[in-house]
Amino acid sequence: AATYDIAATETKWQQVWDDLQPFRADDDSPREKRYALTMFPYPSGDLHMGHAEVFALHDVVARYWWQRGYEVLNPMGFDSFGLPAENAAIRNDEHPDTYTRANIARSIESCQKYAASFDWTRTFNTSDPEYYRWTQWLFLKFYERGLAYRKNSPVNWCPQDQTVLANEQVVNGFCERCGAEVTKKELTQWYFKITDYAQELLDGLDELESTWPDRVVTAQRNWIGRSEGAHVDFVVEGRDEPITVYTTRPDTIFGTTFMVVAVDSPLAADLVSDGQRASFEAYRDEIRKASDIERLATDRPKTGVDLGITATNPVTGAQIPVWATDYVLADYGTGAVMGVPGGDQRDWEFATQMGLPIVRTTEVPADFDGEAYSGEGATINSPAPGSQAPLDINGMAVADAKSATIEFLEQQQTGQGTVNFRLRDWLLSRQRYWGAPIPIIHCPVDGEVPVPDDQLPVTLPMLKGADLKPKGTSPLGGAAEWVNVACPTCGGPATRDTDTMDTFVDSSWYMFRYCSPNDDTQAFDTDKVNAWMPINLYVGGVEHAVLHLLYGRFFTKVLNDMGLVGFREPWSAQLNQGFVINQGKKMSKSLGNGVNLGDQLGAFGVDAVRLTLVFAGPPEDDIDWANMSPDGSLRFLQRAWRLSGDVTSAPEVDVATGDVALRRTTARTVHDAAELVETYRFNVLVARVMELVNATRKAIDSGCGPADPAVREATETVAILLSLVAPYTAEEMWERLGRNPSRQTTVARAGWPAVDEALLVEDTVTAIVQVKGKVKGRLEVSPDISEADLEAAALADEGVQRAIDGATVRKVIVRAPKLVNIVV
Ligand code: ANZ
Repeated sequence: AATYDIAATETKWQQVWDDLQPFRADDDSPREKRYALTMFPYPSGDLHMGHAEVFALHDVVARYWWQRGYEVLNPMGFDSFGLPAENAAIRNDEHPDTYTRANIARSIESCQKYAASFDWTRTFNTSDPEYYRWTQWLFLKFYERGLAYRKNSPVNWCPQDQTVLANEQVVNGFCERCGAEVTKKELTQWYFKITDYAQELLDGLDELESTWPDRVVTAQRNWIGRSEGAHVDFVVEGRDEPITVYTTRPDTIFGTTFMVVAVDSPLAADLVSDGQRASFEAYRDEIRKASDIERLATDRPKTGVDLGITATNPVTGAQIPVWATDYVLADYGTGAVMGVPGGDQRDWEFATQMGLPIVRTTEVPADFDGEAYSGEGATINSPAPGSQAPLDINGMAVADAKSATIEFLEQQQTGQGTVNFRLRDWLLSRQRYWGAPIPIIHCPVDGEVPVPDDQLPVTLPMLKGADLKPKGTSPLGGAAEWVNVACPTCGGPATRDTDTMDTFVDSSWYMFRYCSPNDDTQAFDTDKVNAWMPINLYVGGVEHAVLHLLYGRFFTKVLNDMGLVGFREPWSAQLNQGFVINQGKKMSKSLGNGVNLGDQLGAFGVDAVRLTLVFAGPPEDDIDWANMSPDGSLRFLQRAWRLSGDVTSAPEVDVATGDVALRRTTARTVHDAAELVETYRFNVLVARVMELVNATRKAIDSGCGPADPAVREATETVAILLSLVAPYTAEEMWERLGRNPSRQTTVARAGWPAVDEALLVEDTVTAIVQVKGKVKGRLEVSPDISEADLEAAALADEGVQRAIDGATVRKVIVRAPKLVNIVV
């Protein structure tokens, strides 16, 4: 059988596309706009199977929108600052830019060969000074608004990468990037005040819930971590300031039998009595040696030291002991907790360990056999039977008891209802070289001075190889000429800030830059951004569920407040692809199960690899390459291609005169294809195209024959639908069908096939209605009519009614869609 030459075909069409530039987005187009974005890659090598997958999936939608007549913006760039380039530069004694540019050049070439429909006229790298100039400008805008600030506090420190990490970059106590165990260090660092937007970042998720993957929405909700509760003041005799605790369960106040304060908080050191100071300090020194991971381990025995003081319960007036412990965190809530062993398991363990009393305040269900109980139930012991208290919440359900307690505390002025968030400000400074320098100058006279706009960008000084070795302080500190500058305000000697920005700052605004990528007068053109955005679909990995996607949302809200963008959410819809794995496992060097993309493309061609990835299953599922058959994909593509050689009618033929059965199949396929793309069921789309190919083959070989206009219509439809998945094969078919004789056009812009609605009307079947065993009626009904509908239709039929003639219907036997038997 005839086959086509993959390599020659790929070269041929790449040339045509280069000339035609069919995917260039025109800002001024009168068509409705669509913006399809896939997360830009980090240029750490050439493209791999993971990129191949996400680009293939993403391209289905981008190419579909073009076919539907939209003007589509589908750009691609590179997230090119960051540690891998810097580490490679240290290894090879070169400048990080050299490594970065070489990888970017290879990746672009691969993307083009892969026929990803990106608009390359809009590409940029975040490490280009033309880009990071605006990253710095945005930093200064945030600074002006009080949203970027410096503070001294204990921060996450990666001893391997020798730099600080944002909370979001610490995964279960380990560095997200290199896997080293993270430690704490006291440092002065730059932060973005993302906490100002905590409530709004949460509220925005309500609107995204229907178009974003559930797990991303949930991950963001949990990360923001809103809880409702109260601040409650416990007075300590002889001390002006009360100890304020944060609690989500003010209703349990009658069960508060002790207080616990974070051992490493200044409050603990301040509270401790003279008599207990020595044991407190010994305990604190011991705890400081433990890592956060050890401290938070749930199976860790509870430890603590009695601070030798008591505090007054504001509701009962009872004096309760105050302890220091490591299970209370210094930087959450107020760093102090009211200990309620009956309601909180950590407190239960602590009380048991230290011999402190336990009082339940919620009735436990009869079948409960745990220790602390935090569920629903009637309030008890509040106050305890026989005792007096100015508040009585006994019998109330948890929610009512909470509000009653808060109301009481507020009246007494010993507490206040409050909302608390887990979200912390975003630590953005890094002690590494390969990032955007923070555009601040430190002057002994004027303090922090922003670099004036006309002096941006603050470009990185030329450092390479050994100069970049991590030392725990920023390598930029070693570039004396660069560091020492005149203060922009007073002209006196001053120094530049030597930290660089987290690469997540670069990627928090890149989606705006694509709308006017070459503008050297502003970060982005507001009108263009508002014309293209919000982004209609964002495709990328679920590993970004919190970090990148939360930061980008935060930036958008701030930019909206600044009047620079006209919306508050940047990504209207989102799709997360699964991973490409091999033999059931993640591909890795140590397992030796890596699959090289270049080898696969060489063996099967671009189209077969793309088709395999799209056909593998729902986009969200992992793809085990070991179970895939790119060979089978290739055979299918050749079957489709062969159809285009068999069609004997001319392009001008009147399809309306074609074979109706095949035309119906074609119409139904096109109709369903649209819905399948819009609901991301790309694998089903491929299956439907396969069915259409089979139906067409049958029509040619044993049906209406190759000259029938319906065969041409079906084959052209196959070519257009395949253009979403297998661009090269689709072009070849289109050319062979006589649609593109001088290659002046492309099937990718042929337009979505028109569907004759009449062909979509379902076929009907004839249902027979019997009365007393005799045929009394025939009904034309839909083949998938329900039994109830068929029964109703039969009983409503005039002839049937006449046959029944007023007799009582004893039984109706329905065999949809063909038979109804009425027994009277
Ligand atoms: C009394 C109580 C009784 C509590 C009870 C819980 C159950 P979320 O929901 O995460 O905000 N807590 C407060 N600050 C803390 C800190 N710095 N370190 C450790 N634990 C702290 O958790 C709030 C609850 O966690 C608070 O409510 C407090 O314990 C504890 F039956 O107060 B609760």
